[in-house]
Amino acid sequence: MELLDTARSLVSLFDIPGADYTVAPFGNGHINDTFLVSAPQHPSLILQRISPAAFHRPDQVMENMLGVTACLRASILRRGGDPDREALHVVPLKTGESCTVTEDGSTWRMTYLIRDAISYDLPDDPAVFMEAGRAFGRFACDLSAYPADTLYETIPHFHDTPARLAAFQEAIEKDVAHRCQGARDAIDAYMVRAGRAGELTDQIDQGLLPLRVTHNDTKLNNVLMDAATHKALCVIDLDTVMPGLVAYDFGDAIRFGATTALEDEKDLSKVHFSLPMYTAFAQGYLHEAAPILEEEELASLPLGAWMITYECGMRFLTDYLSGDTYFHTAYPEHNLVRAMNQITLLADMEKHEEEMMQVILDTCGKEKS
Ligand code: ADP
Ligand code: GN1
Ligand code: MG
Repeated sequence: MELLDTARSLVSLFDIPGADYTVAPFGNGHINDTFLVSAPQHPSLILQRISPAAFHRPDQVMENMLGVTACLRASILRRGGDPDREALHVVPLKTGESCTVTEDGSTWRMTYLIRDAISYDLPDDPAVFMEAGRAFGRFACDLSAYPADTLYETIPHFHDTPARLAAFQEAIEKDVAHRCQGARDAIDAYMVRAGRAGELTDQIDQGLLPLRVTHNDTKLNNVLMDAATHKALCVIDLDTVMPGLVAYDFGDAIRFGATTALEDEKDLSKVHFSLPMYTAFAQGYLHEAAPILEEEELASLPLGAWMITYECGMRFLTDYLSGDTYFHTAYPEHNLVRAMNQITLLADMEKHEEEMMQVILDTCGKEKS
């Protein structure tokens, strides 16, 4: 059965009023299959198939999500916010369960649609990106008391860059899709930087950087903004909330938003690191999160941007060499284009490493004074 037909057949299992819902593909995430479920007079909903390629224990994804959303709702209420607009809310099945498993073994869940909200694939204004920074900074604070060791690792070694490098090297050796030859330049550009892959994980091993509850997938389109005010509303896509480094969350947001082009722009002459966007995000993030962060964590933020750009580009290239089994793609070279785009961004970022650190120091100085 087509995924859309499966989605339609599942709606009546959930504990929602009314009938006659229409179901349509929605959003542009790379991982889950997402559908908008709507009917006149009723709140709209989001129905998702949790990606079986990415998440091998969707039951654990749901358990994390229920714990984390409950904590977020409580924190939002405490600071006088509206938890129905500012946090995801899982809709249970009529049986009371949080998700349903279909015959083919895939897991589906429903959340309420966050109404009157928009998301961006590229910030068109530093103010928008500063808002995203505030949202992820608040997210870190809202979950700062959540016990990280009670969370399941939904994707083991998700931001373990040396492990990602090992997977990349294995994909090159196996060359299952016979694509290595055509991707030689990209492979070389990633391999030449392999010596830096352990710079963050080494600091974890030495006890220099603490593991916190982090989001781990802080793309700009995983923050919804209020359509009227353009203020950040809700952090979504909680599947990878796990113990991690704040450098990962800061870094992934920078990778995706502090650039002059989309992640899959083919014309590499358009791809540049944007220091103004970086500064805007850093200011928003630190305005919220600086009070809870240690000196070493603050100093690790620019390296986080380098590391996650390197790692994500390498993951795209690994998927390309493996025959595109993980990320959604729209055409055969899509993952290679993304990998070339990310290494171009990284090379430009490398020219700005000192300025990136200075922005953190200047912003922290202002936050503390
Ligand atoms: P993926 O892992 O595939 O990125 P997401 O959970 O981020 O999956 O969902 C994909 C897209 O669907 C999001 O980028 C967002 O546009 C939209 N979306 C998901 N959940 C909601 C929600 N509850 N309300 C509004 N939009 C949502
Ligand atoms: C995926 O799920 P989505 O589309 O928000 C991926 C991220 C990558 C990103 C690259 C679970 O994010 O790690 O950085 O694509 N999520 C997962 O665009 O692998
Ligand atoms: Mg997403």
